[in-house]
Amino acid sequence: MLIGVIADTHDHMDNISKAVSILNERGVDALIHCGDYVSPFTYNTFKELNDNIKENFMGVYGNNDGDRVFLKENLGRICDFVGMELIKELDGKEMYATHIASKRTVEALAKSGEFDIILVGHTHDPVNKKYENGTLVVNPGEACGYLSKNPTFAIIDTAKMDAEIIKI
Ligand SMILES: [Mn+2]
Repeated sequence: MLIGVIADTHDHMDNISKAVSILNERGVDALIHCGDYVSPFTYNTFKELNDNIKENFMGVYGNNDGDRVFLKENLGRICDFVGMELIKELDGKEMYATHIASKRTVEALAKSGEFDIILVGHTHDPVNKKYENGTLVVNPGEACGYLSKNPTFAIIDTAKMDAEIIKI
């Protein structure tokens, strides 16, 4: 199963559109947004996702997601907003996603072996690390590219239990 992971889109409609095209082309089965969508109008771009991705489109809120009422009303038509933390089994893999977690917390959680996949955002800095126990930690980086000028997202292959950081 291919799981797209995106975060910190921060209203960058062009980059969201490019990421959506790649996700559709690659035929991913699910998409997790790790927060900082910002404006509800990004629905207009995310709605171009393939139907099968939209059926498995989930996300957590970021610290910049202030308008939760209209995010849920607009983007909520295709994205399941689960709150601050997502705990979900996909393809037999236990997954945890949140917007903000300190490095120390992520490392402790990864070493615990409680989850197979741990997803974070917020730093705008991509991370793709596999621990000795097999736990995969992924930060897809910033889809907006505002801070790094290097917009990215990620695709996880659950069969291989690896992730690819993809430049937008
Ligand atoms: Mn952000």
